[in-house]
Amino acid sequence: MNMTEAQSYCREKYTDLATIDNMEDVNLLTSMADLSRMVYPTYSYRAWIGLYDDVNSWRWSLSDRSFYTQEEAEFRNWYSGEPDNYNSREHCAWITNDGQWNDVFCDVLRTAVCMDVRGSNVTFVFISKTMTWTEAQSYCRANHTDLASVRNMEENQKVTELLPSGQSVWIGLFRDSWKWSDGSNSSFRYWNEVEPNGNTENCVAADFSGSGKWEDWTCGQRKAFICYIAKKTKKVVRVRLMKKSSSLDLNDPPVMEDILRELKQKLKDEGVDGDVKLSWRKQSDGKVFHKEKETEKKTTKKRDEL
Ligand SMILES: [Ca+2]
Ligand SMILES: [Ca+2]
Repeated sequence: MNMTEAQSYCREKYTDLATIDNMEDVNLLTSMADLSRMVYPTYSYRAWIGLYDDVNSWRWSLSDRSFYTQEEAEFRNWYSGEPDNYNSREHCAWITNDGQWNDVFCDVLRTAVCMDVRGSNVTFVFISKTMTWTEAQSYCRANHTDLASVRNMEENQKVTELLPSGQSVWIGLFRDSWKWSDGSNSSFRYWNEVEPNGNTENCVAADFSGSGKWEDWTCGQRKAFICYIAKKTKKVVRVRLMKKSSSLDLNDPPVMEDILRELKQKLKDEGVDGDVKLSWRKQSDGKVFHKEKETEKKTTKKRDEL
């Protein structure tokens, strides 16, 4: 199956695509691998694991949702052909003085644009010190509100006017990189030589022709795959949210991720430790959240009281 199909299959029949935590897991899988069932027209003996590059997770350093309308949070002014995730390692964005954006390697040293937010008043400030994106973020948070969020063409113009000619300058846009399908935060990596290396190779397969080392591949390729079954306790909890802002779409993936992050923090604050993984359960219509009808509300209330 391709990676998305494999992921759905594993989630339906088992727990998820496999997360590989350590060399013990690698060795176990290598010993289990049946090469005769992994023969493809090209590049045989590879099987999908749960690691993938989350290329759609672009968001602003200033995460306060009330600062953006839906449209503003998604405003982008990429150069054509960008973001291209060159060499599979571009997770931060800069703006050039022609006003266009590029995704780039976060550890290069560049100047930055911070912003001061006072109520609805936003002032952009050019910082001539060169820093990595993360350093620039810390700098802006310490001395201003945050790295610059650019919410529309007008703000893009304001930022551009501050830039010395020919300079590429950090803005607050960044994304996550490799993630496990099951939400695990395992940092174990077992890349094959020169991997990961593909601009559009966002999914990961283990290569069992060798020692089970990993390679990034385009997600649409059909390969064998590895699922796992969690032997941990699993709880399904129904979450009811009172919608504060009418512009907030609860089924918007970044919104759902924000809520999960907050819930996880809350659990931590309340002393729940260990490896807690939270994920949303989709209903049969593919949506997570549903508007409650008045009658449902009453029933839920009654049940809560009971
Ligand atoms: Ca790029
Ligand atoms: Ca590759």
